[in-house]
Amino acid sequence: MDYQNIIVETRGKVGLITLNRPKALNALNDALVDELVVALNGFEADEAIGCIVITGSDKAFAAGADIGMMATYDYMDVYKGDYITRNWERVKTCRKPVIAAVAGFALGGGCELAMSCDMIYAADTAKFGQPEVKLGILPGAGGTQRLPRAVGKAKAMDLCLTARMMDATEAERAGLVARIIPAEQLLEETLKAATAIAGYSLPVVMMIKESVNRSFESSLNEGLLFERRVFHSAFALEDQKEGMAAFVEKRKAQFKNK
Ligand code: CO8
Repeated sequence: MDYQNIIVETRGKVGLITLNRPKALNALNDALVDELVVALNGFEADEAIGCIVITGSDKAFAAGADIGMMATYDYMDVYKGDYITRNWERVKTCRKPVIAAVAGFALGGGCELAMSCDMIYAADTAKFGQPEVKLGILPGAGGTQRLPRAVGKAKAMDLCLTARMMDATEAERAGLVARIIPAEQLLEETLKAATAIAGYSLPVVMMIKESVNRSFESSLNEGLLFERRVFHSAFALEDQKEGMAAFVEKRKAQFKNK
């Protein structure tokens, strides 16, 4: 596909998607999200890819949904056409791990996109916020749902109601961000982690992702049962034999993804 709004590359076993609308601070429009879905579909289907990274520019991961675009919409456009949010859950449904590498602004839909990923690595320059209230709307792609699950009700209410931004340190302390990395090393360090993940057994990595995500959708007992079943199923993998044999033989495991 000829991408207009994102750059799609591979770095070894990692699929790298760079949001690329620099003049609008990577504001998200339907065309960009559609391209993101095509890229994710491609990486998910590609057996050589074990992990995906979504990133933006030094100044902005994404400054939200495209306000110029939304300004032209009325209720019937967004409801009937399912504009802006169509396909939005594709990041979540991707079965391979997706890491958001965030530098600069991650606001509104940008923060929501980052939160849809499996984890966020933040540059020390990152700023997160849900400023939709200033525009006469509310977060519409998970801001009122994923943010409280990540940072708790108090901080989520504060961010959504006041529109203030949260810096990387606060976001890491609050549990939104997995790691803070100096801005100039953000991509390199994120790719290093993604490469390590892609070097493990892909079915096991997928099982881990599925199990952790399950914890947000179920009671503890249901979640533990799900984990136990998946854990048992890992013993059917050749990679389980290889991983344990490699440990015993004091060598590096060579996983075959089966
Ligand atoms: N949409 C469109 N254009 C934008 C956006 C945006 N969200 N953000 C920035 N831009 C454009 C500016 O208009 C400007 O363009 P131009 O140079 O042509 O005037 C350019 O990017 C640079 O921006 P600024 O000059 O404003 O840069 P500053 O460094 O002064 O400020 C800010 C940076 C603070 C990020 C500021 O641009 C800003 O406040 N942006 C808007 C942030 C915002 O309100 N985001 C929430 C949008 S609503 C939303 O996301 C709803 C999500 C619903 C579902 C999403 C599914 C995809």
